[in-house]
Amino acid sequence: KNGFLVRKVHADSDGKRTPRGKRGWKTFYTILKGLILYLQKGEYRPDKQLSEEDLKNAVSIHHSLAMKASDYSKRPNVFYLRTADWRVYLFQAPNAEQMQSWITRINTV
Ligand code: I3P
Repeated sequence: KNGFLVRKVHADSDGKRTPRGKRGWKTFYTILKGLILYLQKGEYRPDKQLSEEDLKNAVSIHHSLAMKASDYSKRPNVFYLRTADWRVYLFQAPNAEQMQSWITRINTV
């Protein structure tokens, strides 16, 4: 599965709150491949290679949990992703259907 998602980093590994200055929303072209969520920055091209930075932004979804962010009301169609090492991300999908589709795909790999 792939498509555009807007990401906010809420907690780093061990659940430590991500410091101010690193909590902003950023758009990525997102590719779910196996157990890795690749977050590609910049303009989308089908043949584009992942950069060093893209690889650093990649998220392991092994033993992770995605769920609708019902308590987050500033933006619509937002879901949480909590990873096995207690990172927490918020992802905004373009619509409700896409949000549900990402949640299902992440939770059923
Ligand atoms: C963050 C940015 C986020 C905001 C976050 C800020 O600043 O403005 O949009 O989250 O608030 O810290 P920075 O880009 O400097 O990290 P919201 O959009 O959810 O308000 P937060 O610290 O209360 O999460």
